[in-house]
Amino acid sequence: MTPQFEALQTAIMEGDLEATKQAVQAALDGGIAPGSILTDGMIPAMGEVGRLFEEGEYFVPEMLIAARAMQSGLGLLKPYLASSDVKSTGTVVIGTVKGDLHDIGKNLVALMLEGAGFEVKDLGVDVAPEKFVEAVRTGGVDIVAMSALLTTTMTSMKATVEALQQAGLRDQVKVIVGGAPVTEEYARQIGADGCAADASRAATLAKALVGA
Ligand code: B1M
Repeated sequence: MTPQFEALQTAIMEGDLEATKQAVQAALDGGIAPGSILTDGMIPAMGEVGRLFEEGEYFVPEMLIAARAMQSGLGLLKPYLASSDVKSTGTVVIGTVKGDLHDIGKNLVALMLEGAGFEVKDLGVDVAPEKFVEAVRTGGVDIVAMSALLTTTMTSMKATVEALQQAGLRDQVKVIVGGAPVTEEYARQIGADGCAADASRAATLAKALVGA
């Protein structure tokens, strides 16, 4: 754990919303770059939560309250991370796939895409393939972005690509995928156009795919 961010990481791991916001504010006031607060302070805290869950020390409620604290801190950081003058890079429909409720990574990707000038339509979590298809059918969508955190739900990415194909819409959009269990190889296997390891790379990939 980075000593500089100890208070922030403890606050997130304990699920303390107020302490999380205070620690984020203190870091901003101290002149620490928002990107570093996120990458070096907040994301490792969630990694620790995952480790404690695996070791049987944390259970689902602890993961949930830690996630809420993380989201509250992200709320404070959002204006700094999304600030960009570039507009109209394209339109992205994003969602966490069917059966999956993890949304912190997906929200970060949405934030970075907005920062890169994309209009983002966020379908939320537990998004079925038909919902993605419906969103693309409404028109004007350049990219479908899917997030999955569970090995059991990433298969829904394949189902979504197939549903887009069956609806005759696959050629109209680029498909990007990501999330902890998702690999480049898996992305290739399911016929996605790309895969990114983190939110910032997802924005870079999206820009490249629309030629921005
Ligand atoms: Co869950 N959970 N969880 N969980 N959870 C994990 C993912 C897990 C790895 C924990 C563990 O065992 N170590 C494990 C999955 C194991 C597996 O499948 N391999 C797990 C499990 C098992 C479960 C349940 C099944 C537990 C249970 O009920 N027994 C259950 C499933 C519920 C469901 O979804 N149906 C469950 C539930 C939950 C909560 C609801 C309690 C909560 C989520 C709350 C929320 O999101 N609002 C939760 C949490 C918090 C976690 C951990 C601890 C943290 C996830 C997180 O937010 N990370 C997680 C352990 C871990 O990740 N180490 C864990 C921070 C976030 C910034 O990272 O989401 O990876 P991440 O996003 C990254 C990249 O992946 C990437 O960019 C982001 C960084 O910039 N990225 C993309 C993400 N999407 C992208 C899309 C892109 C590109 C990049 O392009 C489109």
